[in-house]
Amino acid sequence: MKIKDLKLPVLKYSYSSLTPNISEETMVTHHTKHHQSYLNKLLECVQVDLSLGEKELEEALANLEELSESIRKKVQNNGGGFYNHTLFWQFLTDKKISPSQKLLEVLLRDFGPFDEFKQKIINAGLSVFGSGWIWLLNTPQGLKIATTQNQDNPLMLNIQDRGEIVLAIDVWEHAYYLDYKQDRQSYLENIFNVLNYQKIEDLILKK
Ligand code: MN3
Repeated sequence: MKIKDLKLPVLKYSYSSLTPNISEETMVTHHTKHHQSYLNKLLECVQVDLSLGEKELEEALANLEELSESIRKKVQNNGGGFYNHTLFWQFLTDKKISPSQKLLEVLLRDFGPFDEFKQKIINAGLSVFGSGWIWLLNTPQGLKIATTQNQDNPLMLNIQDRGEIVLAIDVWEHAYYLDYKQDRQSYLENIFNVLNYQKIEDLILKK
């Protein structure tokens, strides 16, 4: 979809359905305020550079250096913000899905037993100084955990860890502060209760 036509995505679950892991208040604010704001600011950039509006968002994020300097940082932050949150919502679910045997086997291959995978994701999240994201990437060498700062993501050229995104977890304080205050670790432990393991598996196994 062209950037000029982007809309705030509709969630497949209700704002209250991820409680107690993520509260309704957090979900409402995160989706209708933060995510909307990234979109609004990205569309402001289209007003400055109409050709940006004709591009796909993935294309723009992968080629930030092609944009004029006056909007480049704003597209990086807000285009990244819009893109990353659109992914993030898809990796959450209220359906209480457990990882399948197939997914567990792939995780075992690359990270060890599920608890070790979980701990590695949590450690990655705790290692992000300030705001950022945790990524699980499918690379030719297997699955890899990566982190980025701010709204950067693996599409961007300045990110070393390239690969297909098969999980995205927001570690900005706005994702957990209302529910967990500064306790990022508890947020990350609990988010495993509402991850959409089916979606992760489908992406890894390219279903
Ligand atoms: Mn966020």
